[in-house]
Amino acid sequence: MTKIALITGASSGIGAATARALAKSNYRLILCGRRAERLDALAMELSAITETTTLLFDVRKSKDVFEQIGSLPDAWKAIDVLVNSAGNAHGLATFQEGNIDDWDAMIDGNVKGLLYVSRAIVPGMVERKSGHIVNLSSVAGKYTYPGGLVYCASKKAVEAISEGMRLDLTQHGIRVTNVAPGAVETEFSLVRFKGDSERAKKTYEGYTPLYAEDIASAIAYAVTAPAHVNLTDMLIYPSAQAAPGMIYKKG
Ligand code: 8X3
Repeated sequence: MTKIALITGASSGIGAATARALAKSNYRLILCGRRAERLDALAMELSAITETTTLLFDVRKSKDVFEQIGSLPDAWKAIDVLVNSAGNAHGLATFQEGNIDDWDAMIDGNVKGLLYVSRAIVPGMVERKSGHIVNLSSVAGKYTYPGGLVYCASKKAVEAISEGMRLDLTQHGIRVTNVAPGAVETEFSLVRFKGDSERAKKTYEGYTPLYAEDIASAIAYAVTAPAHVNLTDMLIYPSAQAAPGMIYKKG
């Protein structure tokens, strides 16, 4: 039977690239996101290679998460791989200037949303005694940087959740992979800088950043590794990056 992967944040960036990579690895896909048009376009694009279905919900809304995932038809219920890719950074303000709506968006989406989606799916994996969860953390989950404290806190929470899931779920035959990318050129900075495209562009100038496809390849590698191999933690930088905020730029 073809395996099933559910991907949150599938409408763009690392989520969409992961959908493309797993389609090539022959997974059937449940594409989840908030933007119906983008999900439908991706489903259409992948329809030549694999079977897909879409679920429209915001991970921050627990009722919608449980309703939507609960509404999957039987043929789609036995999810083998969960990729928790939904998440964002909002703002780069110091603590004293922090915007509370930004804090809520990051903690609700990056932390609570990941928990809701996982809670809706993992009991089925436990019953079937198999599964693989991939959590998108960040270099921000390893190191804190100025202005990034709430984003960093949310990603440190993801790191703790990945560790905790592994402690609780290994005995049930479930693998957990934590992926921590450095600078990846996606809509990430555009969202962080609230639509300031000039500032977002500058984040990726003067060096070759990572692309969403690079992270997707690493995820595909982890989930297609033999069943006895568990890639638990991956910190992935572009070659020009040595640490958060330390990127060697040309010129
Ligand atoms: C994205 C990478 O360095 O902007 O999570 O935190 S960084």
